Amino acid sequence: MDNITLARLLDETAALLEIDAADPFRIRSYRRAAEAVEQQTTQLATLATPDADPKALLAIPGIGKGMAANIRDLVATGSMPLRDELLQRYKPSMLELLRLPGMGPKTVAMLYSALGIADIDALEEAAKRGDLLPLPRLGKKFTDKLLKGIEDHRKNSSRFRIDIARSHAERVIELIRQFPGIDTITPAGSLRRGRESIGDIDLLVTGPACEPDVVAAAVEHVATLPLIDKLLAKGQNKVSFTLRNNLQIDVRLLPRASYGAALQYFTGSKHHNVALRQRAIKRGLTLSEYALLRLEDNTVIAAASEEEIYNALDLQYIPPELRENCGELEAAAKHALPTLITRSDIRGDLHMHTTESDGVNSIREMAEAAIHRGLDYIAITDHSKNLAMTNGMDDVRTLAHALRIRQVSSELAEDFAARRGPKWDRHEARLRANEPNTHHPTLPFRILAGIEVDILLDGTLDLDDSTLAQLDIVVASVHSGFNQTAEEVTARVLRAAENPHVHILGHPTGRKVLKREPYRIDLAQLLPAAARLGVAVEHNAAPARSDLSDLHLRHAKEQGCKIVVNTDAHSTVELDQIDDGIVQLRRAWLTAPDLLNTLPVEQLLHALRRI
Ligand code: DGT
Ligand code: CA
Ligand code: CA
Ligand code: ZN
Repeated sequence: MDNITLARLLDETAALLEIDAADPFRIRSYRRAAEAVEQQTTQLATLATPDADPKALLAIPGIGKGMAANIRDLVATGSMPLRDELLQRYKPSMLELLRLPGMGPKTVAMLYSALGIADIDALEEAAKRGDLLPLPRLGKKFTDKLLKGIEDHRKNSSRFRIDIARSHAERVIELIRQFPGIDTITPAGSLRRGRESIGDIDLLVTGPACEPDVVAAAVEHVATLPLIDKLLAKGQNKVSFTLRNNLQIDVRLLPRASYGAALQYFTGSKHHNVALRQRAIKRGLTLSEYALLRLEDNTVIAAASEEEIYNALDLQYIPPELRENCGELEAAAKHALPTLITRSDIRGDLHMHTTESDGVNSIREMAEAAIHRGLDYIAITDHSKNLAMTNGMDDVRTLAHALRIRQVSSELAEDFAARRGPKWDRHEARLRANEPNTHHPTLPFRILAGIEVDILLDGTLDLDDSTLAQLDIVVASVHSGFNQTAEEVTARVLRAAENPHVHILGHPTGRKVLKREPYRIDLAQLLPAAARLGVAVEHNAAPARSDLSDLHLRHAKEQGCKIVVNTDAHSTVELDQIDDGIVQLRRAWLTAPDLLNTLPVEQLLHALRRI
């Protein structure tokens, strides 16, 4: 049994556990093991024989005692007891059903036991025949929504969300790097431009091992990477293959001298490149993936770096996120490109959850993780009661929670005053660097007491105004009624926006990238209204949401909206989603002053205040 098969079986077990609604940590351990296995260059089957050293498997990160036993079973028998047990109840193909809107593990399991449905085609047929109607909780509305969901899924299933594509790219990069004589590996294409979804991954590789006379050995290394599922093409300096999940990777190995030209060409976008080539021709030059040349005598003008190429065309360097032929060439020609926002501009994060609703970390854990990441303040915004499945809070709990949030904030302020731990030196240094002339240069980290309050179907809010009035940050969001008409949902959100206790409209369109269409909200109406009312709109940085999208963000700025970027973190690690958000803000041409949460906390609170 080879590593890819082994990985597939472990991943399949994770899928079956997911349908079985098993403990998420257990599911995760099988996924991690699958990734670890396909990353190995030695065939695990040779380490898993009865006479092999039992410690060899345990030396692989992500594989503990239990997992090692599973691997031995898989190698010896082709299966393992847990998998056999799960396969008596479910089929691995059922996992794809979980990707459809409205389908949780319970529904998937029920559909299988009642109707034997185990894949999307069968589900679609059954839904069209009306077979789902008699089942509990799956009426006409469910069937209609499901058929629409299946249609969307088919349309989108060949693309991958950027964060997922990136994590696969990183695994491939790590393996390519092991070859001696390779020093730079850069993702190009849509991944480098930061599009929210990715068709395939383009990797550009350079180093001494990529020079023409020796490149064959490096090509061979890439073409035999352990995680390759299907090898699609192997050329002189190019290898294309797919991974187990059908994600395609195109790898190109290039000599150092033409790396810049290749990076420029393969970053795209196609439309940006077409416009750039036209500009070259007007100057008597020709631009290809190898070099920028003078037409008359083929002299190389620039090739080694992108900067040289743009400069030789009388352009400012254009950041990859802007290369969509949306006015960037004109702006670069006038040296008028914006100074795009970066992560270090962000001082605070105003939307996150704790164990009080559906998060996995405490107030203090979230705060310490934020300090560690260089933030100056956060707002804790757990859910309100309408979102019952998240254990949302009523008015009484909301206020008690606010009290605890402020307590933890004061405790941190005491720690800060007493300098308990080195993190405070970093925090203070950062504050000083940003505020050289302020009267109080060293403020403690601040946790703001907030709420993510549900916007109910009629546009009223889930909690009393008197409760909201006592909070520092009120994020109002839609989490229900996705079938409302454009008039209904727009009027609903406008009504919420008119409530002066609301500071921020959370994830304003409700879409899920590649998974769920936005609700039919009319942003052409909402954005100017939000600007007029002084309520901020959120860019939700979670890659699954990325809402508002890059295009909408550009409109929001044009309309003069207040804009904030938040992670909506449900755990400390998700605070890093801010990076995904920053990429989208950059694609929208936004600068630090366009975002309110680049302000120090007092100025932020002032800017958000409406009454
Ligand atoms: P994707 O993969 O669909 O998310 O989007 P991209 O932009 O990564 O597109 P891809 O992978 O087909 O090509 C990567 C870049 O290489 C693309 O942005 C521009 C350049 N490129 C590739 N093939 C062609 C081509 O046939 N003509 C032109 N003009 N450019 C190309
Ligand atoms: Ca691509
Ligand atoms: Ca490609
Ligand atoms: Zn939300």
